[in-house]
Amino acid sequence: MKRNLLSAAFIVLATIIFSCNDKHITVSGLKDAFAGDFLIGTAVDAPQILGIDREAKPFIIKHFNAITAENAMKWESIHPGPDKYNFALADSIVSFALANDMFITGHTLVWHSQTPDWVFQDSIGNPLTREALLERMKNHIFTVMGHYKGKVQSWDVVNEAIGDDGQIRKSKWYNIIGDDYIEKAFEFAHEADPDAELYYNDYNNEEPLKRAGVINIVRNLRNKGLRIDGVGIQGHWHLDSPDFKIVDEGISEYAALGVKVMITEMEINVLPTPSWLYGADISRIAEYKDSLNPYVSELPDSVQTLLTNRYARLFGLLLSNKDKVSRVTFWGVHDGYSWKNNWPIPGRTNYPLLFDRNYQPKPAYYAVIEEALKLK
Ligand code: 9MR
Repeated sequence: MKRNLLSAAFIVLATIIFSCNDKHITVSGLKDAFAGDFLIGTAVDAPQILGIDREAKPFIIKHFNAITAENAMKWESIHPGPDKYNFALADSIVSFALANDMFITGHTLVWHSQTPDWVFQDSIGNPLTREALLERMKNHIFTVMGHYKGKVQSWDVVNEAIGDDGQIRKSKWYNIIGDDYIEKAFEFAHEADPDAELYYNDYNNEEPLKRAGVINIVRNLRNKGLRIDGVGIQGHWHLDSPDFKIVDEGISEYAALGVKVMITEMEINVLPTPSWLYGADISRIAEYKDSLNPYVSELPDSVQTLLTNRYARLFGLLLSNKDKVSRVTFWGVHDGYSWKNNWPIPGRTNYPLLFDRNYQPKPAYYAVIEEALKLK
């Protein structure tokens, strides 16, 4: 199909008209281009939601119809002390999303990371017993999900429980409770809000070994009659990895289990990064070197082109799986907000998203929209 970009003035708030043979399609934002395919989401945090960045809200409303709190619903943020819950920022995110008709995913209930040490200890610092930790997990899930019942439609119930070797991660949850901790988390979550969709979320879980571990989790939950609605593939990806054939296989294998598949935290890193730091194991970091931060003032055209082509291919693949993929969420609103500026090497200038630091769409933005419109 021949496509011509009719609009020349691509300012971000403008409506863009694409011409596809005899059809003229008006696209005022990302979410429009993918309407009928899958939801398009973003992660948000305080700067966007508390109005510190005044451009953020209208921009998010224009481009996204799904939202995830980047940090505000993690245990350490929302439940910082045994009797202390802090819902303020998460409440603001949920109100904003509801007012603008966005699909909300609560992120995340049970994770080994960003969970304070006290969660696993009694009042004098001794490790909790299995029963006491289950009780604490249940209270947390009931309190947080209860607070958002009828508002937050879906939850990442368990995050990152499988290692790259496909084996269950030996986290404090696992060590204290045992290997049924995942079942318990899903059981409590379903009791807390029977209407909420419940997901398992991980990184690198498109890769065959890890994928096998996640498939075991889904099968086991299903065998035990427990609810699980979806698997999130986080999608912390790179210019040279993963091979999209693997992503394609992963999507198909998860979908064959009868669950929704979502890309939940997507970005494409463009900076030189040792491959042992691929993924999202935030306990690993490397030291800053100028040679690892080569594009401080701008992204060279050659790398911009690589990014554009990779995004186009990726969205081509996701669109070919649109019967299986229910949502694609970017991990950040624009390049300036991406966690990839500070991980795995702090203080770099990265360009992993579709919008630049001034909210301007990058060539990759037009490329993914064109992929969507090819099929319209
Ligand atoms: O993007 C998040 C960053 O701001 C936080 O510092 C970090 C630690 O909580 O978590 C980042 O988000 C992670 C997500 O919650 C789970 N998957 C990996 C993401 C990147 O680390």
